[in-house]
Amino acid sequence: MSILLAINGWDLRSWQERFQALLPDREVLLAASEIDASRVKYIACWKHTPGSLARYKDCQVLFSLGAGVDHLITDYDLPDAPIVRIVDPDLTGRMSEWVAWQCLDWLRQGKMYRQLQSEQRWFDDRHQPAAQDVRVGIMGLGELGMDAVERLRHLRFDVAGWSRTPKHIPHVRSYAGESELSAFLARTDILVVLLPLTSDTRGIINADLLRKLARDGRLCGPVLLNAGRGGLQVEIDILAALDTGQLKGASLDVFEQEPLVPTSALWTHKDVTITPHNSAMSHPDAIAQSIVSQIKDFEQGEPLKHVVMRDKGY
Ligand code: NDP
Ligand code: OXD
Repeated sequence: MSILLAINGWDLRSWQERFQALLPDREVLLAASEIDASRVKYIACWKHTPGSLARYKDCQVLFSLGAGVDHLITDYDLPDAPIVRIVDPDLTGRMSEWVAWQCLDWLRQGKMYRQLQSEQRWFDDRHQPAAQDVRVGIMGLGELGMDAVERLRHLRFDVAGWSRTPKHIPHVRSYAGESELSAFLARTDILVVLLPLTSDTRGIINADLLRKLARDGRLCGPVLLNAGRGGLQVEIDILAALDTGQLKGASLDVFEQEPLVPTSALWTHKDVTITPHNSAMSHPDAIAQSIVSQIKDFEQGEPLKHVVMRDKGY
């Protein structure tokens, strides 16, 4: 029984080596037309070519090599197998580092001080708000959002969250669903987006939502952080909100089109921080290990963990 790697855009060899080291008695195959499809029992995917997996009809589990599954779920020609996504402390920890880094950078005016240093200017600003005076709102209280809540609470930020279903988190106000979105936004100075891309969430970060963010916060204007997916955001609306001062700044790790097109005004906007979709990269050592332990448990008759709800899209 073989495992097939269907990966685009990442270094295939390091994944193959890692899986092979962990599964020395199995074939670790790379997607190619000459493979005998009946040998493939598991497929591990990242941005595979849509339609290319349909022929693996005996596949028993489709593994996403990332936490997000929009790259898989939008392919309507998949083998009829459960989709399992990555939930792993290495990936989660990396995302929380990015969120904490960006929240602290906006709190402590990192952009302004880097600029002042480049001009060799000493500006002793005595109006620094403390973390506890800044309201962070996390959209998406799943594996990543919950860990970010905890990390930001340790840093003493005033944290709330929004999700599809209500949550009970000590000392953290939880808002849920469409009906509570406006109230959540109205108390948010730093909006952290950790949502999956689904038919319900596509384009959710738009002019209407940005307009509802708090205007009375200690940062003198709301800040947007998106590390969820580029399809969640309407970039033209973000740029307009930055230019009118409706948004004070944005840190974006994901984009409508990736790599971000050279002509995008986001690249050079003074109030935008860009990272290249690597806020929480899937490291082959951690992720291959996580998938291989699931395979071993599955073959011992254990139920699969982190199975995607296909009807919900995440
Ligand atoms: P989870 O599935 O664990 O959590 C998703 C959260 O989003 C849940 O709280 C869910 O609500 C909420 N949600 C989903 N749909 C809606 C909706 N329509 N309205 C309100 N809330 C909604 O995912 P993870 O936390 O593991 O990952 C989140 C996303 O982060 C991934 O899907 C991926 O796109 C992105 N990601 C980005 C990375 C990067 O490097 N930039 C790396 C890893 C992930 P509920 O709890 O009620 O179900
Ligand atoms: C993921 C990602 O979904 O890296 O894990 O984007």
